[in-house]
Amino acid sequence: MATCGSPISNMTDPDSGPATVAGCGSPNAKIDGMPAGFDAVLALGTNIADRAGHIADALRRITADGAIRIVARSRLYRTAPWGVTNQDWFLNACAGVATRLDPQALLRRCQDVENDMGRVRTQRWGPRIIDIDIIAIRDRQIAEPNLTVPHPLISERAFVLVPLKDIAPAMKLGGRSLDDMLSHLDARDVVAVEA
Ligand code: A4P
Ligand code: MG
Repeated sequence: MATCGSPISNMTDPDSGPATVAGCGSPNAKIDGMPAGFDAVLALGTNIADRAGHIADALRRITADGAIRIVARSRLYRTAPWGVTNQDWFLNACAGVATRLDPQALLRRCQDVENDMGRVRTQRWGPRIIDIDIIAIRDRQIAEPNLTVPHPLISERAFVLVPLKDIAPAMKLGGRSLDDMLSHLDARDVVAVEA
């Protein structure tokens, strides 16, 4: 079972779902300090082929019909694989978005982009051309069968928290700052690849 503050490389049980780490922040934790102008924060990750190209392509597709606008994007980070560690390195980023879509429509949009880009789901936490997770939607707390917001593993993942600091440094989860959560993690393998 995952515990709060597991180092990146120790979190190796892809079968233990978010429910096992509910005490780490979600689904009951609340978001504070979301920047004005953000309706949601998305986290993007990829560890196959042209990673930077996939992130750029995903952001283009997310905004293509005008229902979602990118307000801020973090730098791109090269990150060590978390969870399933015997796979290739990831490129990760976060984006703050403005949208009037409701949460389920936002999730569908993210999943449509994943599918359109050719994502094949074989293994939980396994290699992927693109993964788009909803990290937060304003200060909403959602616990629906297919959607948990804030994302239940934020406090466990330096590959989310470090990019998040670029775009939403004052954001808090359950009263904890991003730095507080990061102080329990090993972030040495989360390295910016652009200035
Ligand atoms: N779902 C529930 N809540 C959400 C939410 N807030 N945002 C459901 C997005 N999806 C949400 O996701 C599985 C189900 O989660 C969906 O059906 C959706 O309804 P998925 O994308 O189909 O499968 P997955 O990505 O393999 O599972 P999951 O749990 O989303 O994996 P993660 O959490 O995305 O982890 N290491 C590094 N360094 N960087 C990474 O980006 N990513 C993963 C995948 C593992 N290790 C990584 C990285
Ligand atoms: Mg996902």
